[in-house]
Amino acid sequence: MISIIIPALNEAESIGHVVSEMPWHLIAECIVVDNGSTDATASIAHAAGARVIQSPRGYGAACLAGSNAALPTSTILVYMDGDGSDVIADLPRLITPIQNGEADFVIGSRNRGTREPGSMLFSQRFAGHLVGSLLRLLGKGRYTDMGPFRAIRRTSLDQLQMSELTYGWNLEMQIKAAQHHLRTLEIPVDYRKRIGGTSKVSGDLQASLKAGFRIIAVLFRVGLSPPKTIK
Ligand SMILES: Nc1nc2c(ncn2[C@@H]2O[C@H](COP(=O)(O)OP(=O)(O)OP(=O)(O)O)[C@@H](O)[C@H]2O)c(=O)[nH]1
Ligand SMILES: [Mg+2]
Repeated sequence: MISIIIPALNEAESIGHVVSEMPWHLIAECIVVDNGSTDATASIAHAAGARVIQSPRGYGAACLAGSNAALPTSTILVYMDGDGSDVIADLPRLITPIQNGEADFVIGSRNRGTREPGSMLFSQRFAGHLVGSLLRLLGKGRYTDMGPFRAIRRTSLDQLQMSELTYGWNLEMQIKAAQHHLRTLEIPVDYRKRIGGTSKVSGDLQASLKAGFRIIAVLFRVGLSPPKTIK
Protein backbone atom coordinates (compact mmCIF):
# COMPACT_ATOMS: atom_id res chain seq x y z
CA MET A 1 0.00 0.00 0.00
CA ILE A 2 1.17 3.50 -0.83
CA SER A 3 0.63 6.86 0.85
CA ILE A 4 1.38 10.06 -1.05
CA ILE A 5 2.43 12.95 1.16
CA ILE A 6 2.19 16.53 -0.09
CA PRO A 7 3.52 19.43 2.01
CA ALA A 8 1.50 22.45 1.01
CA LEU A 9 1.66 26.05 2.11
CA ASN A 10 -0.77 28.42 0.43
CA GLU A 11 -1.25 26.35 -2.71
CA ALA A 12 -4.97 26.99 -3.25
CA GLU A 13 -4.42 27.65 -6.95
CA SER A 14 -2.79 24.30 -7.61
CA ILE A 15 -3.62 21.77 -4.89
CA GLY A 16 -7.06 20.88 -6.27
CA HIS A 17 -5.55 19.96 -9.61
CA VAL A 18 -2.68 18.01 -8.03
CA VAL A 19 -5.00 15.94 -5.83
CA SER A 20 -7.56 15.34 -8.57
CA GLU A 21 -4.82 13.87 -10.78
CA MET A 22 -4.01 11.16 -8.21
CA PRO A 23 -4.02 7.61 -9.60
CA TRP A 24 -6.30 6.29 -6.84
CA HIS A 25 -6.07 2.72 -8.10
CA LEU A 26 -2.34 2.75 -7.26
CA ILE A 27 -2.44 4.46 -3.87
CA ALA A 28 -4.16 4.02 -0.52
CA GLU A 29 -4.35 7.71 0.31
CA CYS A 30 -3.11 11.19 -0.49
CA ILE A 31 -2.20 13.24 2.57
CA VAL A 32 -1.95 17.00 2.18
CA VAL A 33 0.00 18.52 5.04
CA ASP A 34 -1.00 22.07 5.64
CA ASN A 35 0.80 24.21 8.12
CA GLY A 36 -0.85 27.47 8.49
CA SER A 37 -2.03 28.25 4.97
CA THR A 38 -3.99 31.46 4.98
CA ASP A 39 -5.84 30.54 1.80
CA ALA A 40 -8.27 27.70 1.00
CA THR A 41 -5.56 25.03 0.49
CA ALA A 42 -6.97 22.71 3.17
CA SER A 43 -10.62 22.83 2.10
CA ILE A 44 -9.80 22.51 -1.61
CA ALA A 45 -7.49 19.55 -0.95
CA HIS A 46 -10.17 17.89 1.17
CA ALA A 47 -12.85 18.45 -1.48
CA ALA A 48 -10.58 16.92 -4.12
CA GLY A 49 -10.24 13.73 -2.05
CA ALA A 50 -7.12 14.22 0.06
CA ARG A 51 -6.79 13.53 3.75
CA VAL A 52 -5.72 16.86 5.21
CA ILE A 53 -3.62 17.12 8.35
CA GLN A 54 -1.98 20.06 10.06
CA SER A 55 1.64 20.27 11.13
CA PRO A 56 4.03 22.75 12.72
CA ARG A 57 5.69 25.19 10.28
CA GLY A 58 8.39 23.98 7.92
CA TYR A 59 8.79 21.75 4.88
CA GLY A 60 10.53 18.96 6.82
CA ALA A 61 8.06 19.25 9.69
CA ALA A 62 5.26 18.75 7.18
CA CYS A 63 6.96 15.73 5.58
CA LEU A 64 7.56 14.21 9.01
CA ALA A 65 3.99 14.77 10.15
CA GLY A 66 2.69 13.23 6.93
CA SER A 67 4.98 10.22 7.37
CA ASN A 68 3.79 9.67 10.92
CA ALA A 69 0.14 10.05 9.93
CA ALA A 70 0.27 7.58 7.02
CA LEU A 71 -2.02 4.55 7.30
CA PRO A 72 -0.40 1.72 9.25
CA THR A 73 -0.93 -0.51 6.21
CA SER A 74 1.20 1.71 3.96
CA THR A 75 4.59 0.20 3.28
CA ILE A 76 5.79 2.82 0.78
CA LEU A 77 5.73 6.57 1.32
CA VAL A 78 5.90 8.97 -1.62
CA TYR A 79 6.58 12.71 -1.34
CA MET A 80 5.76 15.34 -3.92
CA ASP A 81 5.11 19.07 -4.08
CA GLY A 82 1.67 20.65 -4.05
CA ASP A 83 2.28 23.23 -6.75
CA GLY A 84 1.81 20.97 -9.77
CA SER A 85 5.50 20.87 -10.70
CA ASP A 86 5.95 17.13 -10.32
CA VAL A 87 4.52 14.89 -13.03
CA ILE A 88 2.36 12.17 -11.49
CA ALA A 89 2.79 9.97 -14.57
CA ASP A 90 6.29 9.29 -13.20
CA LEU A 91 4.87 7.63 -10.07
CA PRO A 92 4.94 4.00 -11.29
CA ARG A 93 8.63 4.30 -12.14
CA LEU A 94 9.30 5.54 -8.59
CA ILE A 95 7.43 2.82 -6.76
CA THR A 96 7.93 -0.27 -8.93
CA PRO A 97 11.58 -0.88 -7.93
CA ILE A 98 10.53 -0.80 -4.26
CA GLN A 99 7.53 -3.04 -4.83
CA ASN A 100 9.75 -5.50 -6.69
CA GLY A 101 12.23 -5.58 -3.82
CA GLU A 102 15.01 -4.06 -5.94
CA ALA A 103 15.32 -0.76 -4.07
CA ASP A 104 14.48 0.85 -0.72
CA PHE A 105 14.67 4.47 -1.86
CA VAL A 106 13.96 5.87 -5.33
CA ILE A 107 14.57 9.56 -5.94
CA GLY A 108 13.46 11.49 -8.98
CA SER A 109 16.15 13.66 -10.57
CA ARG A 110 14.85 16.70 -12.40
CA ASN A 111 18.35 17.33 -13.68
CA ARG A 112 18.19 14.04 -15.57
CA GLY A 113 14.60 14.46 -16.76
CA THR A 114 12.81 16.79 -19.14
CA ARG A 115 12.12 20.21 -17.69
CA GLU A 116 9.63 22.74 -18.89
CA PRO A 117 11.60 25.88 -19.74
CA GLY A 118 11.70 28.16 -16.70
CA SER A 119 10.69 25.44 -14.24
CA MET A 120 14.08 25.32 -12.53
CA LEU A 121 16.57 28.10 -11.98
CA PHE A 122 20.13 27.54 -13.10
CA SER A 123 21.19 27.87 -9.46
CA GLN A 124 18.86 25.02 -8.44
CA ARG A 125 20.20 22.75 -11.16
CA PHE A 126 23.76 23.67 -10.30
CA ALA A 127 23.16 23.06 -6.58
CA GLY A 128 21.86 19.58 -7.35
CA HIS A 129 24.96 18.70 -9.35
CA LEU A 130 27.32 20.34 -6.87
CA VAL A 131 25.87 18.63 -3.82
CA GLY A 132 25.73 15.35 -5.76
CA SER A 133 29.43 15.62 -6.62
CA LEU A 134 30.38 16.52 -3.04
CA LEU A 135 28.46 13.57 -1.64
CA ARG A 136 30.05 11.31 -4.18
CA LEU A 137 33.51 12.47 -3.04
CA LEU A 138 32.48 11.79 0.55
CA GLY A 139 31.20 8.35 -0.44
CA LYS A 140 27.65 9.31 0.51
CA GLY A 141 25.73 8.32 -2.58
CA ARG A 142 25.37 9.26 -6.23
CA TYR A 143 22.86 11.98 -6.83
CA THR A 144 22.29 14.76 -9.36
CA ASP A 145 19.40 16.51 -7.60
CA MET A 146 17.66 17.09 -4.26
CA GLY A 147 14.27 16.82 -5.90
CA PRO A 148 11.01 16.58 -3.97
CA PHE A 149 9.43 13.65 -5.87
CA ARG A 150 10.69 10.49 -4.18
CA ALA A 151 9.56 7.17 -2.74
CA ILE A 152 10.93 5.26 0.23
CA ARG A 153 10.15 1.99 1.95
CA ARG A 154 8.56 2.86 5.25
CA THR A 155 10.77 0.57 7.33
CA SER A 156 13.80 2.21 5.70
CA LEU A 157 12.56 5.69 6.56
CA ASP A 158 12.12 4.61 10.18
CA GLN A 159 15.76 3.55 10.23
CA LEU A 160 16.89 7.02 9.11
CA GLN A 161 15.41 8.82 12.13
CA MET A 162 14.86 12.02 10.18
CA SER A 163 15.22 15.22 12.15
CA GLU A 164 15.45 18.16 9.69
CA LEU A 165 12.31 20.23 9.95
CA THR A 166 13.09 22.67 7.15
CA TYR A 167 14.18 22.47 3.52
CA GLY A 168 17.14 20.33 4.60
CA TRP A 169 14.77 17.35 4.87
CA ASN A 170 15.36 16.15 1.29
CA LEU A 171 19.13 16.20 1.54
CA GLU A 172 19.14 14.63 4.99
CA MET A 173 17.18 11.70 3.58
CA GLN A 174 19.67 11.27 0.74
CA ILE A 175 22.76 11.37 2.95
CA LYS A 176 21.28 9.07 5.57
CA ALA A 177 20.10 6.66 2.87
CA ALA A 178 23.73 6.27 1.83
CA GLN A 179 24.96 6.03 5.43
CA HIS A 180 22.45 3.30 6.16
CA HIS A 181 23.30 1.47 2.95
CA LEU A 182 19.79 1.66 1.57
CA ARG A 183 19.50 0.33 -1.94
CA THR A 184 19.04 3.64 -3.73
CA LEU A 185 18.04 4.39 -7.27
CA GLU A 186 17.98 7.80 -8.94
CA ILE A 187 15.67 8.01 -11.96
CA PRO A 188 14.92 10.91 -14.34
CA VAL A 189 11.62 12.67 -13.67
CA ASP A 190 9.97 15.47 -15.59
CA TYR A 191 9.32 18.85 -14.06
CA ARG A 192 6.99 21.72 -14.86
CA LYS A 193 6.48 25.28 -13.74
CA ARG A 194 4.17 25.70 -10.76
CA ILE A 195 0.51 25.87 -11.87
CA GLY A 196 -0.19 29.13 -10.03
CA GLY A 197 0.30 30.77 -6.69
CA THR A 198 3.52 32.05 -5.21
CA SER A 199 6.92 30.44 -4.87
CA LYS A 200 8.00 29.76 -1.29
CA VAL A 201 11.61 29.06 -2.21
CA SER A 202 13.16 29.48 -5.63
CA GLY A 203 11.33 32.67 -6.57
CA ASP A 204 12.15 34.41 -3.29
CA LEU A 205 15.75 35.48 -2.75
CA GLN A 206 15.59 35.53 1.03
CA ALA A 207 13.90 32.11 1.14
CA SER A 208 16.43 30.71 -1.35
CA LEU A 209 19.32 31.93 0.80
CA LYS A 210 17.69 30.39 3.86
CA ALA A 211 17.15 27.09 2.04
CA GLY A 212 20.74 27.18 0.78
CA PHE A 213 21.98 27.77 4.30
CA ARG A 214 19.97 24.82 5.60
CA ILE A 215 21.38 22.62 2.85
CA ILE A 216 24.94 23.59 3.76
CA ALA A 217 24.15 23.01 7.45
CA VAL A 218 22.83 19.53 6.67
CA LEU A 219 25.89 18.78 4.56
CA PHE A 220 28.10 19.52 7.56
CA ARG A 221 25.91 18.08 10.29
CA VAL A 222 24.85 14.88 8.59
CA GLY A 223 27.30 14.50 5.74
CA LEU A 224 30.47 14.77 7.77
CA SER A 225 29.31 12.80 10.78
CA PRO A 226 29.40 9.03 10.95
CA PRO A 227 25.99 7.35 11.05
CA LYS A 228 24.70 6.66 14.54
CA THR A 229 23.61 3.17 13.63
CA ILE A 230 24.87 1.17 10.71
CA LYS A 231 22.70 -1.57 9.30
N1 LIG B 1 3.71 22.30 4.67
C1 LIG B 1 4.58 23.17 4.17
N2 LIG B 1 4.78 23.16 2.89
C2 LIG B 1 5.66 24.04 2.38
C3 LIG B 1 6.35 24.96 3.17
N3 LIG B 1 7.09 25.70 2.36
C4 LIG B 1 6.84 25.22 1.12
N4 LIG B 1 5.99 24.25 1.16
C5 LIG B 1 5.50 23.43 0.05
O1 LIG B 1 6.63 22.77 -0.45
C6 LIG B 1 6.56 22.70 -1.87
C7 LIG B 1 7.79 23.39 -2.45
O2 LIG B 1 7.72 24.80 -2.31
P1 LIG B 1 7.80 25.76 -3.60
O3 LIG B 1 7.32 27.11 -3.22
O4 LIG B 1 7.12 25.12 -4.76
O5 LIG B 1 9.35 25.82 -3.84
P2 LIG B 1 10.09 25.80 -5.24
O6 LIG B 1 9.65 24.58 -5.98
O7 LIG B 1 11.53 25.98 -4.97
O8 LIG B 1 9.56 27.12 -5.94
P3 LIG B 1 8.81 27.26 -7.35
O9 LIG B 1 9.87 27.15 -8.38
O10 LIG B 1 8.13 28.58 -7.34
O11 LIG B 1 7.79 26.16 -7.44
C8 LIG B 1 5.22 23.33 -2.24
O12 LIG B 1 4.26 22.29 -2.34
C9 LIG B 1 4.93 24.24 -1.07
O13 LIG B 1 3.56 24.48 -0.87
C10 LIG B 1 6.13 24.95 4.55
O14 LIG B 1 6.69 25.71 5.34
N5 LIG B 1 5.24 24.04 5.00
MG1 LIG C 1 7.74 24.34 -6.57
